[in-house]
Amino acid sequence: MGRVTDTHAAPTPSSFAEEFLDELHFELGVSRETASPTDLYVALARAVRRHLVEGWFDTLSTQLGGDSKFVAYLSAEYLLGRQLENALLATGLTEVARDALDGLGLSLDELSEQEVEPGLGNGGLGRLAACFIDSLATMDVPAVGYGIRYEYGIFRQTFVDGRQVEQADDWLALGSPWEIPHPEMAVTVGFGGHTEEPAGTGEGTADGAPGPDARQWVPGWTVEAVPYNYLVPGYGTRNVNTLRLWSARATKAFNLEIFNSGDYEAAVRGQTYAENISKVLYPEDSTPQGKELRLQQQYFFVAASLADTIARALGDGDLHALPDRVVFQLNDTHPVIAIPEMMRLLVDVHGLGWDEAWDLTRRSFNYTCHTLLPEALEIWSVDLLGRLLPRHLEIIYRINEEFLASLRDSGGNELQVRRMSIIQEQPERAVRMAYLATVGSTKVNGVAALHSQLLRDAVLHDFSDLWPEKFTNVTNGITPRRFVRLANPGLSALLDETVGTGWVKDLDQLRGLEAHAEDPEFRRGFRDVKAANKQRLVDLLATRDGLHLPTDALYDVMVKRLHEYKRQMLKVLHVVTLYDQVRSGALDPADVTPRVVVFGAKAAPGYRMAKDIIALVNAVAATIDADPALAGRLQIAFPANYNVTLAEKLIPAADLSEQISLAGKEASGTGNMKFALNGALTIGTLDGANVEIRDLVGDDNFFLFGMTEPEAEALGQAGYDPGSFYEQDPALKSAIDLIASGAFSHGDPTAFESIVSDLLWKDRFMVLADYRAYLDAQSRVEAAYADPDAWTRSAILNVARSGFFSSDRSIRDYLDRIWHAPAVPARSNG
Ligand code: 26M
Repeated sequence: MGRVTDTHAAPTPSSFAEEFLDELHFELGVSRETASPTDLYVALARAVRRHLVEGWFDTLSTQLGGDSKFVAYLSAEYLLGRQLENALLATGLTEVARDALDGLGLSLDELSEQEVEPGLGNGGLGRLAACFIDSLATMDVPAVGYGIRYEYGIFRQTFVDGRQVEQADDWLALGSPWEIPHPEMAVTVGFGGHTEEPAGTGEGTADGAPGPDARQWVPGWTVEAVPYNYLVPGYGTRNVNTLRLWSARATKAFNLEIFNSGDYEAAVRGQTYAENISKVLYPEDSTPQGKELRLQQQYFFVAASLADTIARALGDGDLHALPDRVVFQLNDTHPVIAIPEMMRLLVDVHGLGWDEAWDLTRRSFNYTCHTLLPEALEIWSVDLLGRLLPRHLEIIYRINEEFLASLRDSGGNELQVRRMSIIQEQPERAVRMAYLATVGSTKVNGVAALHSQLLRDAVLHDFSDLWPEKFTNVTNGITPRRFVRLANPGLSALLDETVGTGWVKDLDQLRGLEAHAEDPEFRRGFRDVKAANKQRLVDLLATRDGLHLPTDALYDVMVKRLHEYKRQMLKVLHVVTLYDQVRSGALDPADVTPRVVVFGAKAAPGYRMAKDIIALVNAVAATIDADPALAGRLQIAFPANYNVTLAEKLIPAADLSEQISLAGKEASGTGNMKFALNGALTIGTLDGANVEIRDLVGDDNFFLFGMTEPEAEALGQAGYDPGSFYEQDPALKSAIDLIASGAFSHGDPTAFESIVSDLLWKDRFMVLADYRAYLDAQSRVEAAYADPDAWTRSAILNVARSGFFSSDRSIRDYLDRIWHAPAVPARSNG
């Protein structure tokens, strides 16, 4: 037969080589000689995937066999990053695969480079979801991640004349070896239409007669949701969980009807319309635009996931057991339509009374908020919602009526009632999804201590007064498997030698490093790792981006989505100031600490200011590059298309982590954690999780600057005048004037005038107010960097004291405070 199916026996290089060739020959149908690099990668991925399947079956049968509770994580985004190396790590097959390929004259590292990462997320929120499913699997928690299989993920960024240009991310062009489609398990999802009195016979309800509160929704059109399974291997466990992403397909009925009418073209148009639903990830990451297709996406994946969850959790068991069998976590408001959908299922389809259904629903849902920016809070116009989901709108109205009535009953005044209404009246009637989520959930959490506090004090203040026990914090985390073990093999080896290998699953064990911070030998080893990581980055950016960078420099890195509140502009003003001072003779180039400033950032395609800032960064980079005065002293590197794959190379090479948002605006940040765990020191404001990082690593090992949140708030209240900061700080004035003069735009003073005038007249995120403090902090950075031993000591202490930021700890917090779902280790059936 030639087929190797015994995946039980521990594979050897030769058995693995056989499996690999088997995939190549019999599944892909190509010979070793004619195989392209992609063919070889796909065959390798599929050979590795074989070794996940047994554990996956065992996990499913263990979990479905018992009466365990499971977590249904609902997220519109999963920013997974490459899968191959993670799967090899989890299965323990890295060396076996390497040897097998060596024996065939192939290189594991070269084949790994063929993988196109699934970029099914925008940034922090999507990457958090990916870290969480990794931790859930590693900790043996029964959990399913539900989301959307976008045909196009986050756009590919290129620069044309320094300006961002977007290209479609055709990540599926060559197929994905990691997904397992199940077209036979498609779920039908309805849209549009109208509602009516349910037929007296109980027709259309599952449990016979319609309940007292039931209505009948007659959708105007339907699509099918086809599940694609992705295996999520736990590290160091047999457990393999499921990520289930839904893809839209036109229903047969839909097509047949139109085909029969003889209008072939209309039929094909209908198909395209239906399949558009999972076509593309919206590249906005904070400014929801109220687009109809986006709402379709949200309901599409939520409806399919709820149907799937109920079947999985209950089979034909008792609906009343729902909150004991499943707990839903809403990753931001994107899946919040799940709350009225659950009500519809319970009331209309299963005939429960309203109050009972509401009790079950509220007990099953929890909501995580990821922002504080008012413009990022999702609202859906009643008009649009009513057209697309008429029954859900009725349900939302009733939820709101009963909620507002209960407020009035408990003595709420009309002002308060209007403030807390799920329905906003002005400027247009719309549903406030964060309020719906809060009313319909057991627990609401923010993503860092400060953020959760600000949620209670500001954004959801009325609700936290009403239900103080509903609010909690779960500080974000990151998976140490991907962001230390895989991304930083040099550091990992050093950690293994020093504290043993247990840290990968128990990151608190990094505390054991503290004792070694004073050991010169260990410090040398640590410094060597950082140097090697810089060399690896320099080599990569030379081939990937044609950049020529020194290794012997301070690597100062700011990577995150481009947003005004994150204040990339502050970093630009620092660089422009250094350049300006050297040019004017105020600063001797010999006194400039050699520094490479690395930016990585995508701007939402419609976000003008963000795109202008990208152009400015590239323009400053080019101008500095062209000036011999700063050669070898100061350089900007802005590789295009920052993504998870690049992050894994960039972060381990960093000395300095830029976390410089205006206090009170960054909910948590997670890049900040990745840098600290890879031995970079942070320059940062008291914002998001920076606060907790500083508390843990110690003030001596963190460069703090800038206004606190109350200070920023007060300055705003007092009437912030950026112009006064400009007038009073000659260095600032000179830097801004230099940009305004056209020095970075071939003498064209108009190129960046919108940036300049915004800074001088609006500066919503108070860049100018924090400029001086930031420059002072950068001077402290330079002084500290001049003492390599002291710097390395601080870097080691950052690693040693950041174990708290493992996403395993975040998941433990969710389990203890919110989910109460015990771990269930997979039992082997083999
Ligand atoms: C909304 C509408 C239409 C299209 C896209 C969106 C949308 C997508 C993502 C809105 C917001 C999105 O993400 C917000 C986000 O990433 N928030 C970040 O979440 C991280 C994880 O909790 C935090 O660390 C960051 O501080 C927070 O900015």
